[in-house]
Amino acid sequence: MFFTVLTIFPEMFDPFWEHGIVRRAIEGKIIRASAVNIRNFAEDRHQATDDRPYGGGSGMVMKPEPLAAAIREASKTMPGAKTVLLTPQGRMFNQQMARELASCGGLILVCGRYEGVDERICDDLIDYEISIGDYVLTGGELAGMVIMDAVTRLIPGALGGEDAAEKDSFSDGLLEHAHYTRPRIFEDREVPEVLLSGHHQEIERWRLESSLMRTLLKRPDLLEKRELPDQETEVLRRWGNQIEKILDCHRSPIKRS
Ligand code: 4GX
Repeated sequence: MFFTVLTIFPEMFDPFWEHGIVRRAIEGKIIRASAVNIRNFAEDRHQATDDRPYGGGSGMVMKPEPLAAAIREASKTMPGAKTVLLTPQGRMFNQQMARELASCGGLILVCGRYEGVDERICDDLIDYEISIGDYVLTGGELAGMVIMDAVTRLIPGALGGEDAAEKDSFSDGLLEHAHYTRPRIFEDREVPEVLLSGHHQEIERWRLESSLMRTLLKRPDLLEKRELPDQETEVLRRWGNQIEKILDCHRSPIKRS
């Protein structure tokens, strides 16, 4: 996977390239990444990348010529790469999109500043417009890092464990189960007994129920959207029956035993 970022602040990406899984992926030649300064493509003597908006108003707009030149240059060196503009107007980024982008081979991430980029850039030179969420950033750089981070860890070989990426949250539509490590007792709170038991089947069962419970409590929308495997339907039914039983006791207290 090749990433080229187009930005007026390429230095922002140095600490991102230099740490953790992303760094290891670069060193292991699992990905290649570079940040290119859009300013290098500005032709005027001030090397301006922004200009005042037609129609007036406050704020500045990214000039089309340097941006177009930067995108065309990056496309030339990465044939077949998709161009992505980070913008609040884009499709909301999610794990499914991360998977699709991971199969692209090359990505050119266009990070805008100011009020945005000249509309003719979006029309002619951008394949995907992506937003990382409904909030306003001061530039597309952090959004670009979010995309690269989520995509990089899906490239085979980027994570140590063989199938680690597929076991993570969202890969199967559920949140991750609870995790524990030593010590066995921390501030009077114990690790669930079953995790110490060595019964792998029971541990898998506990993890499934933990995942389901957390998803039900924290993100019920995920359960509604997703197809439920039989095993999970059965767990949810059982919980539902238990809740019904408890409610019954409170409806007719006379029956309480
Ligand atoms: N998810 N921003 C981009 C400037 C801009 C505006 C329009 C292109 C078109 C954001 C987000 C985000 C702020 C980055 C405005 N560039 N990007 N910037 N949320 O808020 O991706």
